[in-house]
Amino acid sequence: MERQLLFDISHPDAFKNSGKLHTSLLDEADFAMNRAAFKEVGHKSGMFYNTYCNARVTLSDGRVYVFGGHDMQSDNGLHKVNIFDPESETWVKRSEPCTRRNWTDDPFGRRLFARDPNAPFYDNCDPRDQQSTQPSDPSDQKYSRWYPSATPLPNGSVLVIGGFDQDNSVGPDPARVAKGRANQVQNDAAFTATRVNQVVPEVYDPKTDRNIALENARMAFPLYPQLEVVQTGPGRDDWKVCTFNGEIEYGPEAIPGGAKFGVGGGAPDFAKGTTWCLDVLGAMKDPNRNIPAKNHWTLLDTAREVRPYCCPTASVVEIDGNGHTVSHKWIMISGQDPQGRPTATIEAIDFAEPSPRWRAAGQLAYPLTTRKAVVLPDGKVLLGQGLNRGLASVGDRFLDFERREGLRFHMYDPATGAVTPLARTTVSRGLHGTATLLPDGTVFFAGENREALVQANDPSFPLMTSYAGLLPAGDPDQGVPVGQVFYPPYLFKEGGGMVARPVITDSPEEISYRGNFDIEVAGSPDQIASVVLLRSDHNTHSLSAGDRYVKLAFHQKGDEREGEQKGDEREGEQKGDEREGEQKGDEREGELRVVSPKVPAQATPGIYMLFVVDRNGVPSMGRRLDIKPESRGSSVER
Ligand SMILES: [Cu+2]
Repeated sequence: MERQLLFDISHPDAFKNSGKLHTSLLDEADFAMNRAAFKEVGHKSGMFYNTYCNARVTLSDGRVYVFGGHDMQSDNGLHKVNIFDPESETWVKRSEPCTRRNWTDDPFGRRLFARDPNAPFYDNCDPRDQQSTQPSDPSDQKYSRWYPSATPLPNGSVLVIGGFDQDNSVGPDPARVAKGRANQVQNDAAFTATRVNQVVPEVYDPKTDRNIALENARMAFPLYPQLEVVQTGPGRDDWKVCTFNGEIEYGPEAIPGGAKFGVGGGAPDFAKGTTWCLDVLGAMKDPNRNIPAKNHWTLLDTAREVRPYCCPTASVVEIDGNGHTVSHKWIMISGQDPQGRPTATIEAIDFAEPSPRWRAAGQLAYPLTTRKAVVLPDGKVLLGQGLNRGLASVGDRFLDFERREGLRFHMYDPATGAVTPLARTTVSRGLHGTATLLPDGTVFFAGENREALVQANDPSFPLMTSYAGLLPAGDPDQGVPVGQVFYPPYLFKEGGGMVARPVITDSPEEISYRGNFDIEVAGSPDQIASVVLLRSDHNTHSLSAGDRYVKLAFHQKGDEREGEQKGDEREGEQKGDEREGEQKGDEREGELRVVSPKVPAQATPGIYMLFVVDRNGVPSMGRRLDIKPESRGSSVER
């Protein structure tokens, strides 16, 4: 249950395959081909919890911070903050639950039942008591959460919002086992009825491994709310975290910090595409931080459509040669109509405008929900998969299936609003699928519920065809998890074959805010059209908080008049007066001077991929570039 897998994409077996292109044709032998590329790093590496449907963030120290998850094999939330260190491939030690320890020591309960065949549980380890399943640690969050959202903050901390919990004192239906034996439906109606929506945000500080609950900044959110760090002024502390679908009028709290608004699709549900922005530092510094209130949130605007638990986002930032944010687009892809059906709407807000407003920004080819959106080095957004099984027929069985299962990939161009069809896959992925930009400019797609992979009406699976209509839903035994790598069109020549790519020959491993950094490219630097940083964080349930495309200004060293950067004559401020030296021609050919992000809200501290993109839109290979957190304290200064 606490299984965590590492997939080594550079392992020789990683992408071995038998040439079968449809999931319904794969069998155990196909799955075994890649087994050596996987490594289990869950319980064996010190993880004691089921973090299914958590929020996770990678910080500048390279570690992965995991907030919440499932407890008690139910929809109970986790208080836990679990931390994975990819270097040592171990988890930071948290208390081991007695339930887990007992299971390790006596997996079949032989010792337990030898003593008493009717023993309900081990001594001092009642599994209905949360201290048995989640013994307290000082690093725990105050509120336990499943389906929370988290985002890395400019000050190196993490904001965690939303998530759900249930009252474990009610616990699962005690007659569950008896019902199971009698082949009756097992449900935990009374337990589920206690479900609450956590309205108190928490800020986790990795330096202290502790959380601060913002009792003064309550807001209700649906599962996995979208959220985005936004620069709100020139200073390094001028930032907020903007959100989507927040509801401040959520009514009375059923328990302190827990509201019943919209819980489990209940009424009233989230019906407004609100963008509330939280002044995190303001809320933290508030002397009344521990007094319940709904302060420190500002309603920025309301989008046309609502997007609870469905809809991917894209974050696209451009910074000029003076370090000013030229544009900061937050794009919402697809939405929901008032009946909760998926729509094809794309809306975008530009936080760099004086009064940011949600505006129509394009249209999907057809309505799909839970697509996976990945911003590519050329600033376009790759849209993979997604579902809409209720989509009206177009009269072609194969095309209907392709559309309803989201098999056709698309490219969205934020600059024009155009959505262009691309290649199709045979693998359907819904809510639990994921997509990650890889350093070579391809995109890895993986995951999804096993039973959703092959649908009963799949016309390309011949055996299913004759049974279609007889099977109530997909065939849970046929689908196997399968990862795929998507090669975007920018990697191909028009007539076929792979395109020649620009090459970064040298770049720094680490940069700071403000100032410049230099990179070297092979060949003529005239060919380079853009220099970008891409942060690729945690993508699940179409949520990709922490992902960001940051386009940086640059010029060729020794040629201050050309390139993207215009009119920035004071920009040598950190490097001293180097320009005179450059103009003597002692710089190396192909060297570009790039303007760093000026403040952390433009590109939160962390691990980025640096790409150059040539004038044909072809990206280089990405090189790792870390943005160091600011070493100075978090005092307000300009
Ligand atoms: Cu989930």
